[in-house]
Amino acid sequence: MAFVTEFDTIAAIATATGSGGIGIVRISGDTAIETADKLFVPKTGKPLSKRKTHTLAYGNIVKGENVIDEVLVSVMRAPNSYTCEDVVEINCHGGYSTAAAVLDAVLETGVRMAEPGEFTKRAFLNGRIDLTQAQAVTDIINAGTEESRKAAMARLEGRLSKKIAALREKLITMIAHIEVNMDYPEHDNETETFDYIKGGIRELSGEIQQLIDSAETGRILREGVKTVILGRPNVGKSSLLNSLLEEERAIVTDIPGTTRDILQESVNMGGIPLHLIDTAGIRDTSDTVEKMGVERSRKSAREAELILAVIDSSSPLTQEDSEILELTRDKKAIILLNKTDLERVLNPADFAAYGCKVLDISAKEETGLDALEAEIKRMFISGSINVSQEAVIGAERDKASLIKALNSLKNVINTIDSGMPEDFLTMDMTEAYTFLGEIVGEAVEDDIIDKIFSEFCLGK
Ligand SMILES: Nc1nc2c(ncn2[C@@H]2O[C@H](COP(=O)(O)OP(=O)(O)OP(=O)(O)O)[C@@H](O)[C@H]2O)c(=O)[nH]1
Ligand SMILES: [Mg+2]
Repeated sequence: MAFVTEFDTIAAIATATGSGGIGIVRISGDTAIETADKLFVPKTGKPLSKRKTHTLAYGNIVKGENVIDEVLVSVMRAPNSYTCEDVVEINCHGGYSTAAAVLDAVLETGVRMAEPGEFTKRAFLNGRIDLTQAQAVTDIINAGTEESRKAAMARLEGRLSKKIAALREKLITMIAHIEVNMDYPEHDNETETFDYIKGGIRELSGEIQQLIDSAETGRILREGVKTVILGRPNVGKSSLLNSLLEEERAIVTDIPGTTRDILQESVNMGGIPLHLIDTAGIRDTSDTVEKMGVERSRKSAREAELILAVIDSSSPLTQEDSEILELTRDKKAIILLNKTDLERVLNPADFAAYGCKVLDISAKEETGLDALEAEIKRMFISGSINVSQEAVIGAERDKASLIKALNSLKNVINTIDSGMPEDFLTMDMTEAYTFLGEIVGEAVEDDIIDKIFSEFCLGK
């Protein structure tokens, strides 16, 4: 995206295509209002250019003699709009063709089609939001659970921005302290200064580390956990999938080898999007199709982030069970003793050697599923983090900047310990200050900014 075209007038459809009540065509830029006036015939006769900001006008969008649609048009004048520029939003009928026809008419006036994320990029470049808030916008749009939505919303409200600003403020205070001492060496007590700086740096490092730890929570809430349900035939894997989904998604029969191919569905587990994969029961078989299914099960197990190993508690452990349990080694896994509504042959204590949590469930009676949910939450969400109250960092890029800042702070301590002069300290501290600034979008290269916004959806 070339910088010179950055502030021309742009347009795109802001709503999803498909059947729906309304579709919105958004126009932003200096000529947004005049462009809309070329196509809009207001019922009252009063053009948009004569209307107050943040008002809604009723009329038709026309192309020559033809009426394209009956619409409501909102006018939001700079700087009080999403992009901080003049914005017009044409609310037309939903569906596949109307918004597209209105957009075509807008583009024919010479307005440029917006790039993905370009409206939000302008909000950032015009200083209304910083980079953490801009990225929160995509996370809100993509949020799959209430928790991921809350975490993203907290970021949009600036919780992370404020946290970063506070950390940088502390750094600046320390840098200023050192510089004053260097200017007035006669008043400088080096030992005292060094103790003060060391204490401050340790405190800051702790706070940065906490943010780094929140990155994993952020990632899990955003992307979810790839989970595979594994077990020998007939132990109740598909029944478990159905119980978790609360629908009869997979075929369940008492014939071993019912599931042949892998089946994927997502479910909300205590706020974590769990991407569940039901697999073919693992066993030695001469059936060609089943054999291929079993191979897929093994492959899914290797790629999974979490394995739910299902065992039939009402029958003795088999060689196949043991082989499946071996697949859980070096993996995050939970052993589920299923069919506990029947007479029990196996107990949790029998599985102590595997070092993972063992839970009693009944997929059929739907018992033990709350404990499963709690365990998954415990495994993937650090501590009792309250995502809407604490600053949770979003992107991997933010994590990288925090790690760099933390390293610079480590260098400060090393510099003090090795007896180097005070001006070396301020260099590392200034570096940490810059790295923290990257998170809110300060001193970030244009191509990185372009890349971040190119991942947005069109019309946002
Ligand atoms: N009593 C009891 N029966 C269960 C339970 N869970 C599953 N079953 C029964 O066990 C049989 C096999 O269930 P499935 O869910 O098809 O088992 P699966 O592991 O998917 O089997 P494959 O797809 O063949 O590998 C069915 O008859 C289920 O009704 C349970 O908790 N209790
Ligand atoms: Mg099955």
